[in-house]
Amino acid sequence: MYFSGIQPTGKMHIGNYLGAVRNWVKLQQPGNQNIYCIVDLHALTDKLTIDHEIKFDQNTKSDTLSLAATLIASGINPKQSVFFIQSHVPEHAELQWILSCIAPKNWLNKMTQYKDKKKEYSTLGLYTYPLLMAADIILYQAQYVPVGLDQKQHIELTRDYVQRLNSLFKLNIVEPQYLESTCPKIMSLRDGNKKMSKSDAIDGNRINIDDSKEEIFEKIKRSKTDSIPQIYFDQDKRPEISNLLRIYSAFSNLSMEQVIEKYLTKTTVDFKRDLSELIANELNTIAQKKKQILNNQSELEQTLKEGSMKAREIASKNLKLIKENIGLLV
Ligand code: AQP
Repeated sequence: MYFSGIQPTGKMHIGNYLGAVRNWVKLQQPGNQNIYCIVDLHALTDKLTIDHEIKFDQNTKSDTLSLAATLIASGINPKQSVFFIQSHVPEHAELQWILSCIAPKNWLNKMTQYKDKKKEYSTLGLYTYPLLMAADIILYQAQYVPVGLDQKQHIELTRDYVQRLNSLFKLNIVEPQYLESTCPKIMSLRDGNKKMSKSDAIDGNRINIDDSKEEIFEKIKRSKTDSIPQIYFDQDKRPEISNLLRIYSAFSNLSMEQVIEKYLTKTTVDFKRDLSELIANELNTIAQKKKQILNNQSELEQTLKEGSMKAREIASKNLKLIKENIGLLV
């Protein structure tokens, strides 16, 4: 069983697409059970801002619908996969509470994502985020979790929780494994050592799934490269061009060797133009489909409701088993 999720926080970018979503689509094969979730409760962790005044961004509903349409347009098939919204299945938050009571607080202190994201006034939700993610996975007894490299540590923590549940309560919950895509870490367009990221304040550092053809050409044109005229892959010495080559390889479905051979005698300008064209073509197809899906919002909402019902059936059964085993009256 494959489980994964994505947050409806602002703009989905090609890092999310190549690192996770395209892999989810590939995994939709006969014989596989796939459960994909828009993790809107996770998205609440960074909605609060405390500056001169206290504010809470209330855009989650529209971001959720937009992301749901993007995912379906990208190839997530709600008839083949269980596709739903996290907050529609209250068992996620319930299991999170149980997990918070079976392990010491300091398990969360080593989480690098929290260390990177915490601000002066971070919420408790940001700190306990990995617990909710562990609950998401354990609730479906997922065997494989296809996510980007930045989430690997959270899967390892989830395994710790599973081991604790199994040893304390004689349960037999599956230990989930991190499943890497061919692009586990797409880097920023202007810094090959920094992850492409939604929270990056500079929009030019990433390509958003909703970017227009013009924006894509402009961003790739301005992306950082070096003064070496030849195009070849060298992660250590040439992280930026290597990142672009990786993106090219993913969008063209050519191997890295094939891409390098194709551009060995071409200029960076040619390469960037072709890369822009490739990305723009694929994203344009998604944009057209997305538009159609959003034209019928009630159908989309109905699809999500049906997905949540299917998810809840599995989640409630697994949660009941855990509740019984830890000694609650069910
Ligand atoms: N740069 C990336 N390369 C490959 N995979 C990536 N993912 C995220 N960034 C990259 C993977 O995308 C999936 C969904 O991620 P998420 O919902 O956790 O997204 P997020 O945290 O809102 O997005 P970002 O860009 O990662 O935001 P920041 O950096 O601001 O927190 C996950 O499988 C993730 O690994």
